[in-house]
Amino acid sequence: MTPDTFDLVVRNAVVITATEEMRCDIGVRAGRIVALAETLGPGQREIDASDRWVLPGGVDAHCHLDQPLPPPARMADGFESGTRSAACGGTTTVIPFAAQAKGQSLRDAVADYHARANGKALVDYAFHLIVSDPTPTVLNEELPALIAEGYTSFKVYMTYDDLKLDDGQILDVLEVARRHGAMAMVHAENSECIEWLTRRLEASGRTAPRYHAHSRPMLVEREATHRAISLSQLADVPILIVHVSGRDAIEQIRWSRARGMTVYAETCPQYLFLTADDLGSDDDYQGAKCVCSPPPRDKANQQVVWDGLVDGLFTVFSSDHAPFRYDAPEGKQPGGEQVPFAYIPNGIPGLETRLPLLFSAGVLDGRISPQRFVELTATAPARAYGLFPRKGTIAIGSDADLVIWDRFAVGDERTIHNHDLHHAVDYTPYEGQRVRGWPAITLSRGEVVWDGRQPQGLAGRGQFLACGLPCLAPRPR
Ligand code: DUC
Ligand code: ZN
Ligand code: ZN
Repeated sequence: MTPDTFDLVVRNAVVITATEEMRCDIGVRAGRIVALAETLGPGQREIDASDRWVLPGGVDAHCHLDQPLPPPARMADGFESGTRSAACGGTTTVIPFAAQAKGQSLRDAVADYHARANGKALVDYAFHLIVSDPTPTVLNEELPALIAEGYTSFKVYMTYDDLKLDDGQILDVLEVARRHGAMAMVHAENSECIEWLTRRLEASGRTAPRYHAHSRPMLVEREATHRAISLSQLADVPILIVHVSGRDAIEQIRWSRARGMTVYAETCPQYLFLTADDLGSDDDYQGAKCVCSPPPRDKANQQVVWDGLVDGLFTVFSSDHAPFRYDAPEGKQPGGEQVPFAYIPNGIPGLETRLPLLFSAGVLDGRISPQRFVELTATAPARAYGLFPRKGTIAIGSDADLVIWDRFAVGDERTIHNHDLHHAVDYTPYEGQRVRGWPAITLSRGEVVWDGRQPQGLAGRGQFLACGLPCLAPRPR
């Protein structure tokens, strides 16, 4: 081997980053991109991209894998099947959540989560924290120490009994984020309104899965979004509102931006590709497959979410993959029964389908540019959570996390079927939807982890990533 031989050369690539398109070869050594040039010398291994688009590997900055839950619920995907599924859909970095149980130390939650991940992942991963019990020790000692060690983002919940914080507790957590430059993510739904509506629905016998959407109308998200924004203003710190579902919350975010506040926003495939109709009818339990929170809205709201993806309202596009089997007592049928909606575990799978769905309906159908796709799905999440420029771009020095995309002609689309996916869930909410693109090859640090037909690479090859501080523009567009 001559000293200037590359481990890998990806030839004839049309490289797309968040800002550019360039035709070049990509040279990789020791898992990193070391050269980008019109023509490079030989590689020990070569992949001809044949003038196909080569994009940075996706960063899925909101997914749940093997997260401990109150019994009987259990997630179908751990780090092995979850990251395998991610790789097959073009995602090379995942950021799931180390969740603190009330009464548990945050340190213990992180140690437990590392034990769940260790030796299992096929692609690289970092952790967000979920703070459910902000004791003085957590606020003054554990959280600052963990931020310094690379856990630089944390989620707070305004709903769910086992996780929710009151406004004062949220302010305490936001203050820590401000002091240490960390990123605070907020799940914004008004818990008491949901409980009140749920009691009324149950009392009148409206318990089918479809009533999940009735128990969490947009106003509960709107009110909580406004409150979260106000708390962020009071604490004088940016926040990122996760899984924004439609018009009402978007209006609140636009309102805050018009007043100069730094409020980032995330949306997810379920708000573009599902509606409340997917939660079924009164005598149909299958709708449980689409029970997630906030729930999918209607077609008009899908359009408002698309508008936000186009015009820059949204900063990141994540899956919120929360994997529960449908036909399982630890999944959507707790204890083996068809239960009232309030007892159905919230969440749907989406790690593998996130990128193909947006690539197809967003880029190939002409709604967003390929650069904006890269920004939403890789670059901005890497910046938001302190992984840029190692992740989220194609540049010299970055990890060689690359996706070569196949584009199918109109009429030659691929149909999504669960049996073709690689998660451990027994359904996909996107069954039967057609897509015009799919990763032909996914590379993680220069190694093929998806070859277009089969996942590749051994469990455990994925590395834990300690995150730096967020580095997003302070003024979202
Ligand atoms: N909602 C959440 O907040 N988390 C996981 C899944 C869901 O639907
Ligand atoms: Zn949430
Ligand atoms: Zn979530």
